[in-house]
Amino acid sequence: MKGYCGKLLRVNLSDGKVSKEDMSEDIQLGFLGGRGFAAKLLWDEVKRVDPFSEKNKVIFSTGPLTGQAIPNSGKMVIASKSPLTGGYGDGNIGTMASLYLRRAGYDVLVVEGKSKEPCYLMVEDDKVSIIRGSALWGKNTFEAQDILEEKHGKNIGILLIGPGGEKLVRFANVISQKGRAGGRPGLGAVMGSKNLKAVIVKGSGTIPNYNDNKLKELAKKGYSEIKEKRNYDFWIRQGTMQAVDWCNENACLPTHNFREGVFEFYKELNGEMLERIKTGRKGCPMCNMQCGNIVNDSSNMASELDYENVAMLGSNIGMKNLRETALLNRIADELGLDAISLGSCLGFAMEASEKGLIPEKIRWGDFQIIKDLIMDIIKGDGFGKIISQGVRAASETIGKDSFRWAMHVKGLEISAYNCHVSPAMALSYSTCPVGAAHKDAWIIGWEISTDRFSYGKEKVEKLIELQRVRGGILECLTICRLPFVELDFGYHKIPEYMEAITGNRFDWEASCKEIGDRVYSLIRAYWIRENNQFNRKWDYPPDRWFEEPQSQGKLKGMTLSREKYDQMLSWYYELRSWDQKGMPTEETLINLGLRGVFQEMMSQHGCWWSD
Ligand code: PTT
Ligand code: SF4
Repeated sequence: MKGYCGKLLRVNLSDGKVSKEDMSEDIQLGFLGGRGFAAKLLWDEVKRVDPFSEKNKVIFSTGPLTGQAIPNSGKMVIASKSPLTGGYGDGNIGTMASLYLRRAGYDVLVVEGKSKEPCYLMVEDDKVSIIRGSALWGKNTFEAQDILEEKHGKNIGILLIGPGGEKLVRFANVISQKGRAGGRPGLGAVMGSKNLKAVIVKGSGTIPNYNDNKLKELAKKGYSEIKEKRNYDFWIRQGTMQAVDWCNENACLPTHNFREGVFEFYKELNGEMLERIKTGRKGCPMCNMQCGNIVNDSSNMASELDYENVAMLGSNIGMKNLRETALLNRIADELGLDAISLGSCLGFAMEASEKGLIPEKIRWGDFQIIKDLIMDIIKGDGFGKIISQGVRAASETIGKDSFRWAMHVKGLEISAYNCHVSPAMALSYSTCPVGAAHKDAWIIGWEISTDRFSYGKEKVEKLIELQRVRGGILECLTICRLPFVELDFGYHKIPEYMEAITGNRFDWEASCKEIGDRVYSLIRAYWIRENNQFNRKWDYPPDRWFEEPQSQGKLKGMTLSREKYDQMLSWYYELRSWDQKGMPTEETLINLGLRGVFQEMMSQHGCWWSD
């Protein structure tokens, strides 16, 4: 089909075998790209394996919009079986590698096997090389990027891991361009387990589109329309950092390991403070609303700030100095650690220390101790070793009641929204296909502006609508969601783009439902096939939000209702045509074109469904 390269590049690091495979039109129509391709490949090829075994695969997946001349198209999905969660894991990263992969003639790159020694992979159009990388091993992501650019020139796309991935820290991610980050569920560690330090992509071809002239015309219009949007100027000034004030005002700013939703010192961390110290902007390729806020951190190095990082490495761990938080963020980028999970692990350690569950003295907001603890994560020393496995595993290690305030769903640490009184957002975290990420449905904005106290069915309907659009279609197209969400750019642009690219009519509503639901149900089946113990409880947020009210702010004294949450979850399953154990039924899977998936899911799955 036009708009696709129609090729998958497969590289096996164990034996150096390289193959170029055709991708059928059925796959393109049925799964669209990005997350859809990744979910299909993982379902077909990565079955019941240890995420760190050489049988796991890393999938770099693009969609038909990737690398096109249109706004915000410089992104790709990286996916794998997650070592943090044991289920499906992916992340969406802005990188030149996405454009170059398509220009090199591939929609997807699959890396499998394991190299005997550290290496990096270089894809240059037809030529694929596995290059010795021992000299890069141990380098941080900034150093390694410089070395690789020095050697191979600047016109390349680089995806790389830091010491976090090398040391198999389970929340290590993948970094590109010194500040773009993706693959929260430990995808950097999967690369590390393969001795793969980096992937470099260079491509010189073009994407075979149906009507390039029409696309150029639409793109030109799109770029200027974005600049004219009402919120554009403010967005350029603060980007996602505008959320600090909003979250504090609405008592959902994660504070002290999500115990509270307001932070006394939030003004030290907010968008206004950012503007005072901001030195520049950065962002993904093909974007004219660049949202990476550059500041000088407390060691005078450049650091790129987003709301999530600042909340999790700020209020959540009691930090009240933006430059110091920026340094923690820079360290996370250098080491290739997911800043959200890192902030959650640090908060967990602080609370464990405060409660006397561990001998280490790890005080809230103690900058030096925090920096030392981060280095211990990498070195595998002391409590650092325990939290390097993520908060779920850490709570299993230290026991007592710590599971109640280990802030994760399905093993993925919760991103930066406290849900003591946001039932729809709690459900969003709990049903997100990678674990507790906000990417699939940031419903909290709508929820707070309507009725945050309600547990009505309309919230569940809205959640599924958002998941279909964002987690379903945008992740398959791989395009950045922010212009649509933050600037109200208009989803109707997407069918126009798709029609110019593929020559086929693209029915937005139908695609959201059919493709979005197919991908969601397949990923759900993947979780069930891969985890004997999977059950309804995995779709619950942590006990803290049900049992332990905030002690300050306008939500003081309030919690989620377990009974009402459970009702919402039942509606959620019903609306997805899954059974009340959270499992897609055979009929649902067949209706979604996934014949055979039910049998395989059940044949692998152990004990829970018979109870
Ligand atoms: C994403 C997650 C996010 S989401 C943030 S801030 W955010 C954190 N950023 C990190 C970072 O930085 N350094 C680091 N060491 N770890 C980090 N972990 C966290 O990772 C990112 C933007 C952002 S900034 C958001 S919301 C949007 N996310 C999108 C998405 O998920 N899908 C999509 N189609 N478009 C999106 N657009 C926006 O992209 P993960 P990026 Mg990221 C320094 O991948 O695994 O989903 O984690 O990609 O290029 O950095 O852009 O307030
Ligand atoms: Fe990247 Fe931000 Fe632009 Fe999206 S809005 S493409 S995340 S720079």
